[in-house]
Amino acid sequence: MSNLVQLTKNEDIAVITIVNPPVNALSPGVPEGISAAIDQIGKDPGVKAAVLIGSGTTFVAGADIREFIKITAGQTKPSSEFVPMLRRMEDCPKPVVMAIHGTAFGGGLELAMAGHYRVAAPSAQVGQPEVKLGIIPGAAGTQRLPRLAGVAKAVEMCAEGNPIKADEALRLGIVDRLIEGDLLAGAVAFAREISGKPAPKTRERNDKLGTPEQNAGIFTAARENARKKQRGMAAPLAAINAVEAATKLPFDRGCEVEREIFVECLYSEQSKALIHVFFGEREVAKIPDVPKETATIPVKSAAVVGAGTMGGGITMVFANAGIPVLVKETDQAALDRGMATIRKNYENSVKRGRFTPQFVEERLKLITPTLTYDGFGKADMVVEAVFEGMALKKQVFSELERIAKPNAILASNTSTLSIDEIAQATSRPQAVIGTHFFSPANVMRLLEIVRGKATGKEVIATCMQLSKKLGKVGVLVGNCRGFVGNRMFGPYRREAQFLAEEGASVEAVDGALYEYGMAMGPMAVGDLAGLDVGWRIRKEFRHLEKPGVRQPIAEDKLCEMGRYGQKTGAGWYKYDENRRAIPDPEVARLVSQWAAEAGIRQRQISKEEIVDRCIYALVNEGARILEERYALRAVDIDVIYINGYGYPAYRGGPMWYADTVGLKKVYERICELHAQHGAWWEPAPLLKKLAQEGKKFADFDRDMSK
Ligand code: 3H9
Repeated sequence: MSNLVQLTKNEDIAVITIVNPPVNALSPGVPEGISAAIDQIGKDPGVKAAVLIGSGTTFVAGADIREFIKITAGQTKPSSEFVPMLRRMEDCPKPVVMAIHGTAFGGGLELAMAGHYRVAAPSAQVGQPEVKLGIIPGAAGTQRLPRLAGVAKAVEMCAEGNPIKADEALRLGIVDRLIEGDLLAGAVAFAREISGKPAPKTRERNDKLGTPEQNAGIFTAARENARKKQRGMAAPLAAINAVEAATKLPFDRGCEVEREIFVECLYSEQSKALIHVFFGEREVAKIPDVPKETATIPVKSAAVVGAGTMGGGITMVFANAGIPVLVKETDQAALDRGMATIRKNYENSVKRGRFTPQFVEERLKLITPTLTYDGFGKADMVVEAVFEGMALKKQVFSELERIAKPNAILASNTSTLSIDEIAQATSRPQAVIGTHFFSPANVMRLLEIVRGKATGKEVIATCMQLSKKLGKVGVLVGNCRGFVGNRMFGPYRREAQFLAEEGASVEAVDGALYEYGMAMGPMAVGDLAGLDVGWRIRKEFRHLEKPGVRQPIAEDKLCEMGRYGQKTGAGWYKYDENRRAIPDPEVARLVSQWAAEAGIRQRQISKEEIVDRCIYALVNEGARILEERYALRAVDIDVIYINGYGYPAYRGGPMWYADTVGLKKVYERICELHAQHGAWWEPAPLLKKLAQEGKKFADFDRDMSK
């Protein structure tokens, strides 16, 4: 037997334990080990039933995802053991009880469903998250799950990929019993209880498969939902097809259909990109000079300066994580407005079913609104979220210097200003760090953590760790103007404006990028964020503009007219009372007039040009940022863009996308754009170098990690 699987006995009950930390993934050796254990149990007359359990904190989190990378790269063959082993186990005459704690995800749930019974700890979760990796369940998950949970729930779980909790799994029939306390002891007792009774085989249970009439509506609704909510992704629709096969074909034939679809998905570009994102989101937590063992500061209480849109959202983030938080404003009206928005946001979350009323009530109790700094001296972390202006930020930090306790973290939510300059307002620059939340802060997953020259390692380690507790993906970035995300977003939005000035309609620019997969087009994003934000920043940095280099004009002019975007009812678009965007012919007329005045020739512009110019503007700036070491790795940039800027995860992020196009091709196109449009398109030296060496950004990451 492999050393990844242990077989022991508790009198007449065999116990199979998977020992493959950290998540008991089904790596090579695990299916073989289970298989050998099942054979032994079958032969052992002293064994009446078996329990299968995972060691450590979890059952089985699924197939070993790293193996998929090797398989599609042709470095290894897919395991031929797992699927037949499941069948052998199901055919074992002695009942096998699956004891689930932590997570039974993907192949883990498929393993559990091939057992005869399932018991679970109340805190356990089960799910088929494969679609999030661009694949579908590949070991009969789409065939066994509808047999246990019914078609509607199975379609939802396989197509959306979200886990369910143990109590719901019990209600649905995926799990047979919840066990409080010692799971193994409870599972062994359960096994003893059912031993001697016939062992039910999931694959033979057809009573929940429904009729064609009942199922037709379920599949139509699921497809509609997938097209809307997982726009552009192939795997959800593929998963629905596989579950549909379960309802139309005998089990074995259904498994064959599932297998074909699984293999097709596995080799797809979308799956490779999503697997890159899965590991990327974990890679970003690793900071070469801030090792895992670095001491951290316990953050048990927090304080936020500013109850505006960002401050309010950040306050909710702390409260949602169970951390008591003070939120300060300068006058009562602003404080009341801030608290009203927080309450309204919570009410909406309850309406949408995201939170229970009780959860919200508890969160609100954790929030203390205030007009003074009273109590700030006790906070472990203070986040400044005031208006974006250096003078004001410095004033706040000099006040914090006086009030905050000696080892408190002093964080700024600035999106563009220098953390080093802000830190100068205090005599403890080691405590100062940037925590750049994205709007709406309580929803967006990204947290850019900005390291200043003097930021202490403990402070960095704390913020990285805290980001996970806050439900965020924390990415460490260097202190340059706009940090990583906004520094790249500048060229992206600049090109969008240039394209409009050169004759592309606002809707054509947004439409092309939406079709590419962006959550929103760049013009609509500008209107949402407020065009005046960029306008103010541009005014602050105008002295840095190089003479003779083309600057975008349209947005500044829209702002001069008071068209700030959604908040003023007009920007690039007009907005109705429900903030729905309506194309505005007046904008088209104005932009073409401004272009004529500036001597810009308007012309027909293709979708391809729109996408190339906007996305390659991201890539080129990203390459510069990487070379200047403001991002640790290309994958960090990808994670930033996916979690903070609505970049489609199935394209892997802008740097991964460039790798898939081929850096030589990207570089050549950028050279072309340089020749056509001048200085802005100077190719980044790193891009040029990698393209000439036939390398990828992924190679750069690999070289850097050596
Ligand atoms: C599948 O099952 C296909 C099947 O249908 C079979 C077809 C034949 N493989 O997330 P964490 C690593 S597809 C390899 O930080 P947490 C992870 O990279 C699979 N490695 O912990 C990290 O490594 P490192 C379907 C994995 O407690 C470490 O474990 N299953 C895998 O926050 C800790 O992970 C899924 O999609 C894996 N399957 O969250 C589940 N899982 O320390 C994927 C984790 O070096 N996993 N690692 O950075 C998860 O969702 C979370 O890891 C989990 C734990 C919730 C389980």
